Amino acid sequence: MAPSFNDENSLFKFVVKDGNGVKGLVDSGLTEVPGQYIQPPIHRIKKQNATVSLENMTFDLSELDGPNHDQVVKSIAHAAETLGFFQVVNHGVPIELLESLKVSAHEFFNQPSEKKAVYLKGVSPSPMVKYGTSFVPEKEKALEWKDYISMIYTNDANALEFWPNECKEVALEYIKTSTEMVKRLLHALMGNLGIKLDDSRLDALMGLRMVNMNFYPTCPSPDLTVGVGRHSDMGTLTVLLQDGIGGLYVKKGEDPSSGKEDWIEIPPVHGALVINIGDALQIISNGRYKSAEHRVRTTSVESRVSVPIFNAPLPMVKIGPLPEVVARDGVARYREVIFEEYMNNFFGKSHDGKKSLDFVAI
Ligand SMILES: O=C(O)CCC(=O)C(=O)O
Repeated sequence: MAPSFNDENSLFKFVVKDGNGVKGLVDSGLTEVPGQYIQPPIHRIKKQNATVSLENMTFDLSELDGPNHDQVVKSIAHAAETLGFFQVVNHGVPIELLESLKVSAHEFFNQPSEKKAVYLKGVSPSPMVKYGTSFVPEKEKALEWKDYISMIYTNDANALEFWPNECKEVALEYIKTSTEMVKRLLHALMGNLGIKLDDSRLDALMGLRMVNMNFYPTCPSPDLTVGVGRHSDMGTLTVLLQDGIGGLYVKKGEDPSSGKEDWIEIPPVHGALVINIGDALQIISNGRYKSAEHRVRTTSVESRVSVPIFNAPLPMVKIGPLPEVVARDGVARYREVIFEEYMNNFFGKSHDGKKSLDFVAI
């Protein structure tokens, strides 16, 4: 029997407060999208018929070790300066692990709600683990059609003690096996700006690592809803595993006179990882690298999962445009900020494109 909610508050309580999530809503037999999930027309995502090929945006990282090193670095930098998105293969994360991550994500979300609700904010055994739905439900005009579990990495022992059994081992292995790749990409990107990264600078760029598992249940009306609304990520580099369903869109540009936006879908490529530039890298590079505005369409076919790792500066680190880059540009485009303040601002508001950067723009 489809659930009936007498008012907005009872749906909010069921989905958000009691931890049933969108998954609980769908499992209870819902056939129509509740009003709280209907997006204003401007935020709805039209399905594109032909996927723009990102072939020239997929890089083989094993080539960083060979004669094409400089060319690959140039191509990666170009992608970071333009779309802010690219894909990588031969990245060092085992393909079997990528498969296990997707299976574990389904395993976690397919549990009864009460098993997941133990990780809700306020009751979770650790502040480093949080299960939730949408982005900031209390602040959003329309909710996002997504549930998630978020795990901040501090050390292996904490991860194994507090992260959910269904996914802790694979999530930890994912963090560990992707770290070297993230370092290499940061070395490449910063080297391209003429900056050599020592360990302390590297720590400033990726001292905080958080792995999320996102679950997008099937939706009766993908044309009316969003899985994730338009946003950029707060950190330096995001590593994202998506499954084969598709629906991840990145903004390519906008016609300044008509305001018409151009979005392209990032096609799922088996074995590849998606990389995108986050706000912190845009700030540090003084705007040279562009954080990518992206969003996710819902699906009516099958539940979709994705598994991002957000690499970011440690909260107490002060970030700002690097002096070498400012000296070259002759102007600083962002003010310095303690990264924790940036995060608090980012997580205190609903997704709204790249407006998060306004917090530090000069
Ligand atoms: O699910 C995806 O493909 C992207 C997820 C995302 O943008 C996010 O978690 O911030």
